[in-house]
Amino acid sequence: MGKEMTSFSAVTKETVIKILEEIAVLLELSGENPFKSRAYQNAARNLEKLDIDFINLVKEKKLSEVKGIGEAINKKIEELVETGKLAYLESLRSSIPSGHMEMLKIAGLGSKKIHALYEQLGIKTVGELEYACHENRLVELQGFGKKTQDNILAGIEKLKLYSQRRLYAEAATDARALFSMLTDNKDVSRVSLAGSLRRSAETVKDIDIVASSAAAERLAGYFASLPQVAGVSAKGITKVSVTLQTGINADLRIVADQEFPHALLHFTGSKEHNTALRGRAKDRGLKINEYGLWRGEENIVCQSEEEIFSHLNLPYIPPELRENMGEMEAAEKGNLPVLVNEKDIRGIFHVHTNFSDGAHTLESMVGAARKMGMQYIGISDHSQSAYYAGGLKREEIEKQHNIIDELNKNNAPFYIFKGIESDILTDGSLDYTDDILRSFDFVIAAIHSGFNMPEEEMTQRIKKALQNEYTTMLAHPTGRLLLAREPYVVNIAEIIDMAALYGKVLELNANPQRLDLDWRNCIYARKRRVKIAINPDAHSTTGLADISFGIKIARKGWLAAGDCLNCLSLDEMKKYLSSKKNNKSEVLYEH
Ligand code: DGT
Ligand code: CA
Repeated sequence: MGKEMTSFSAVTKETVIKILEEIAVLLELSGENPFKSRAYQNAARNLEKLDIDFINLVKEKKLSEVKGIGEAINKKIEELVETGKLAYLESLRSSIPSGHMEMLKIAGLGSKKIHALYEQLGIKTVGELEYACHENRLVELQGFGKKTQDNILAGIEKLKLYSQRRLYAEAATDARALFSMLTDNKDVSRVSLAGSLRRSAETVKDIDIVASSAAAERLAGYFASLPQVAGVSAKGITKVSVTLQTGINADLRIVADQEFPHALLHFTGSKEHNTALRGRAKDRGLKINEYGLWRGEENIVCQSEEEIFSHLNLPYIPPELRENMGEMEAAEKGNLPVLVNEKDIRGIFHVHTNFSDGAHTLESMVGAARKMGMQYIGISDHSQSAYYAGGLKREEIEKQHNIIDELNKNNAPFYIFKGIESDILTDGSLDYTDDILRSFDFVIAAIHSGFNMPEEEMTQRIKKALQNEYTTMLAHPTGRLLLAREPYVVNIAEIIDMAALYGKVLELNANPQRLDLDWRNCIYARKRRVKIAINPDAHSTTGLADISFGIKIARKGWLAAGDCLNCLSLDEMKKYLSSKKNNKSEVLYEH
């Protein structure tokens, strides 16, 4: 979020929610009564759940009618919506060292500890904290100690590493904006994204764009002065490097039009793929680089990447696969998969509602999935042990199932499957008794606690859950949060092998912060013929759209439509799930 509050019209519900959340964090950091901070968090949650036109409500001074928003917070929201500013936020921000927000990103360091470090050692920034650790200042500090100090140092190292990269989804938003500004410019002949973004990597260092133009100098000037550019670090007629206001760097390469496919191929990479391509060219008496393709002195003119590949006796290799993970060999043998795409998706699993921690009703989620053209949806709220997420008790499950039965009558032929995201308890068992588990069409087993087990124990725990006859699929198999939390230590190959043996599905969680199963492991899962479910893990109607990030990663993991569970049509899915339910003995011998 930018530091400046913008004009009246720019204040949306999302902005208000973000600001309430920021106030909650700032209050924690200031060492205030936790009660106060929680009130802001709750207000933010309540606003998220609000389906009606919230801004109008504020303008009509009717916000106090909304449950869970007290008088003081109500006043602040009014000020924010009316003036575009909030004095309280500004004074809070200025009372807390700005480095404290960044320090919150260090694993294991919460607001209480940050406050204590400030009070006792005057630490304001990550850099000062690192220095204090190296000086052993935390060893004797009350509430800290040698072990905590070591953990903080390790966390700082991670943070440094993480801060050099961005989530795909964030960078893609910026990249799309740049791309459309370039396509609108008449000095541009051809333009494409390149680099890791074009290869759909889960995180990226920067935005790479390649454009061809007959007016390179003018185009360079145009790019450098785009409104989203905050700084220019290099500006020539072949390359312009800028930093955007969001903090991400972007490189534009400008080439003559005949060089375009060569530059695009080169700057799409990966570096490892390029190296392998060069080797292949050399073996055929050719030379390839970012400027062109040659046989001796003869320049071989190519109009497109396809043509370059064809001169190397290869079919077109989609950018997602260009990682030197066997794509060259597969292409040569004609074994490249036809990668799954958006149009292949028939339904969506792993969807939360306001029965647990989702923001919207069952009806709203169904409506949103229908609008996306889906044939079915699989509802899976949290299970009883996930009390922090409002996990469902027996009565709530019954109530939800009754509503689903009604909705199924009214929405046919669209279909709603009854499911649950069941916690995998520490001993590997599921969260309900068999009679309850039996009442679902599908069960997603998931780890939400006890992350810090040794590898062997964690692997056994998950394998046990996969052997459970009621488990349909395993959610977010490694628990990672990209650029924030490492995966739990688990032998993922053993998990995939177990899923293959028992005919279980693995989730590719499409939340841009997860993208878990990792695409590298999707390649292995495909080899073992384990089906992958591309699941948005949606907690709101807009969250359903996250499925597109999962599709990109599925493609990167070599998956074809036939490898993805939710590419099955409704009829096929009904048959699939009921066969898993009724004919369990067969499951063992499926592969
Ligand atoms: P990133 O930025 O770390 O997310 O990943 P990339 O792949 O976008 O890497 P980047 O931006 O450093 O370079 C873009 C592409 O340019 C890269 O994928 C391949 C090409 N490239 C860069 N440096 C080299 C190199 O030293 N050798 C070769 N063969 N290609 C290179
Ligand atoms: Ca890059």
